[in-house]
Amino acid sequence: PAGTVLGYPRIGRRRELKKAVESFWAGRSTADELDTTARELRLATLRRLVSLGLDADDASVPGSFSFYDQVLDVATSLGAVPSRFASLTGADGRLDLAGYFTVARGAGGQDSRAPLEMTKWFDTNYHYLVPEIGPDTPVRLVDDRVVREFVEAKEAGVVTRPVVVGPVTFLALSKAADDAPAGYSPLDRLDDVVAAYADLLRALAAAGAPWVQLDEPVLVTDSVDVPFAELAAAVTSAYRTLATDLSVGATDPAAARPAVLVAAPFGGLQAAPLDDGAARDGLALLAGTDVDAIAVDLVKGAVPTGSAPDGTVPGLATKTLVAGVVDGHNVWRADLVAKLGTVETVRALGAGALAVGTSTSLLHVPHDVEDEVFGGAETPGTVLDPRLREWLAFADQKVGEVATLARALTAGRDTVADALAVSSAAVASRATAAGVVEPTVRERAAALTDADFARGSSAERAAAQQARLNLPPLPTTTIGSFPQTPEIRRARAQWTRGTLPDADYTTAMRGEIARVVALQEEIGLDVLVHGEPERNDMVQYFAEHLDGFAVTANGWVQSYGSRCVRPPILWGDVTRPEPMTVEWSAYTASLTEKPVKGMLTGPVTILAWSFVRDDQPLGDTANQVGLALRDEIADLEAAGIAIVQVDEPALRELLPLRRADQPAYLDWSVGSFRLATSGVEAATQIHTHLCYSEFGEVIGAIDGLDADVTSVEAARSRMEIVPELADAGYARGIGPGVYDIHSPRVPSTEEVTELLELAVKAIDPALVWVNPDCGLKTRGYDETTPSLEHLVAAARTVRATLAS
Ligand code: THG
Ligand code: ZN
Repeated sequence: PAGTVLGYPRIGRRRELKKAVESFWAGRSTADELDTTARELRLATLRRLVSLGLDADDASVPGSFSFYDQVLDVATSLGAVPSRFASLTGADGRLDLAGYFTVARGAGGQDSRAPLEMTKWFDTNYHYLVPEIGPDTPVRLVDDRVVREFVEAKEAGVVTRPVVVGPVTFLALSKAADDAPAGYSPLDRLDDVVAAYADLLRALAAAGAPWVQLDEPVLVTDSVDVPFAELAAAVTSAYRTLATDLSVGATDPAAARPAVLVAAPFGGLQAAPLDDGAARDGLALLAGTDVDAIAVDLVKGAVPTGSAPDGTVPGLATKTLVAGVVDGHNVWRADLVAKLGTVETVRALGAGALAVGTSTSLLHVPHDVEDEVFGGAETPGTVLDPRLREWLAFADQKVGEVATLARALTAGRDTVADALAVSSAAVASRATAAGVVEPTVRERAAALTDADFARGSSAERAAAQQARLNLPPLPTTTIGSFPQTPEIRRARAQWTRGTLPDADYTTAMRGEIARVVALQEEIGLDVLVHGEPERNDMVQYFAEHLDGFAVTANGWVQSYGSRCVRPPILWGDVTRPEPMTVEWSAYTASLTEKPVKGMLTGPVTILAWSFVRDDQPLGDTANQVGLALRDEIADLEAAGIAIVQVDEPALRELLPLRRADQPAYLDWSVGSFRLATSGVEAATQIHTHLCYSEFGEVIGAIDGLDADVTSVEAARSRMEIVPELADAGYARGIGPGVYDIHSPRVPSTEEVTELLELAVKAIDPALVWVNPDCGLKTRGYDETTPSLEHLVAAARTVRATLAS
């Protein structure tokens, strides 16, 4: 194929899959009904991709459907699920749909089973399920879903290219099963896994599949536990079996396979010295195998260099190189002329054939810019500025871009002259449009000095804050959000739609705040919050209140399973037209004598969960958001708010995949947080909250943030982070989460007491705060109220032991 995309969103233009899956979970529909909806969605996607310009008969169209997650799909297709799910599988080792979802989500009640753990997929906001692999985990091809979907498409007239996570990435991202011996690595099962993939490839060949795509993004990162030399050995071994030993179109059907495309999205292929001492990079490594095509990411990764004296890559002459020039991970319309230039540079590598592709799967962008026009909007009134729409390309527009570039490549630039001209005009319009550069913002940023990023000594601050707040030892608080009741959701939705007047909306929200304040006082918490009833997604909320951001009506992107987010689009210089949270916080403070925490989201998280402009360094954009937040914090302080929390749950998420790039990232990310928070008096207490993190990697950064108090997720790891912080000399406030809010279970007072005792043993008790792991917005009051009562009781118990 001359043009292809590495994958396409599967949640549906109107989140049809989400709705169908959730209805199945709720028992409102059957597995057959869910299957039917999924099949209709898949067929609609095929028709769409062909109508957008991908070839119907040469495997240009990816087959990238999943009911929940592509890593889970490999695990369940191989029957490689932990033994706690064994009783759910049939005699053939296969899981039915209900069983598949149980592995993903766990089961409660009597039949309680913990789900697979979930973690971030490379540097995206998508989360995959982490397979657990041990010496005894079954590994055998038990489910031919991929083959069935290929046949389904073929019968509908489209020859697809099935997309599967590759064997090396699958194992490198797996964790060792709990009962595996010490030092065990899931990669020890490579031969078994590859044998199962070989069975899959044979089955695909038998069904007539000309191509298969195996995704090996692990080859672009050096931040996984497996060193590159080991990954390289695994790649060589796996693709010797899958490409060399099986061969394309072999006369012996048992040895036949589809052509293999290996894709390496999310960055440049890494390079490292191998055992033989030769410095070899991932591209040379793949070129040295018998795979048929390699897809490289030329958006995040630089154009590779060839190692042969003539600048070519040895081995590449017999392969197709898919130049991933169209950004699959951001929403800006491509500069097609520039992209053609990049494709031309890649010619020098000496590939046998060149094709054009996206840098990553399109899973990470919304479906269609055309859904953001009046009439297409689910929420009338939220219509994207037509000027902005011109600058954007969501998944469908990107497919069009790929088709245009492919045509330029095969039929000549002249044949697409109009499309190239339109692209150049859009790029030019964006570069000079009002709002993209705001001189006042630039001047303010240029005038910043080191003093704007620093507060006074933390010990002096702690004394001033204690004098003002007069808190007991082990102060109790929550992370910020309280359960979102159906009534609040309804009021917010009606107000957004314009059917609830402003005054009634304010009354409803104030009523909810008053209720939450009364509840917190009754429970006996020391530092109160307003509960955030006015916010849906926190990043969306701030984007709606800042200039330089746009929000979408239908721009949903899958975050995990059936859960989606609508990332805002940060397109221009950021300013704050008016205070965003002050009225809610001031109202809350008026209701109570206890200190009230103002609640904000930090610059790094706002960037991480938005689509950000690509025309300036991220650090510059982060500082603009930091300045807007600095002004908000100043207004909160002026309104008498003594504590302000600035959450950075995504600090770890944007950490670059290459270690060499990490210090520079930590520098600007920490800097933007300090810029936001350093304008306050010593007596104003700054809190932050981090979650979804492997904190070990950012421990230095936690201290660098210079927040007075940091709350972190800690219950599931039994406070592991606290001794680590103590060892690192950490001497600020720390609120290790004492119960896991991701589970509906109510922790007992004894359990919470035990965790709290672990914490006060590991670090100076004067530093310890008591709070849940995370916000409570996804929980109900029947769980939240008793859990918080137990939290307060535990804090009182441990306070008493400290006093004696
Ligand atoms: N906001 C954003 N990104 C995130 C999170 C967030 N990424 C990491 C983590 N939190 C992902 N977790 C979730 C949890 C719940 C939902 C989405 C991501 C969720 N979404 C609603 C749904 O799919 O039904 C829609 C929410 C809405 O109306 O906006 O429940 O907190 N940006
Ligand atoms: Zn959290």
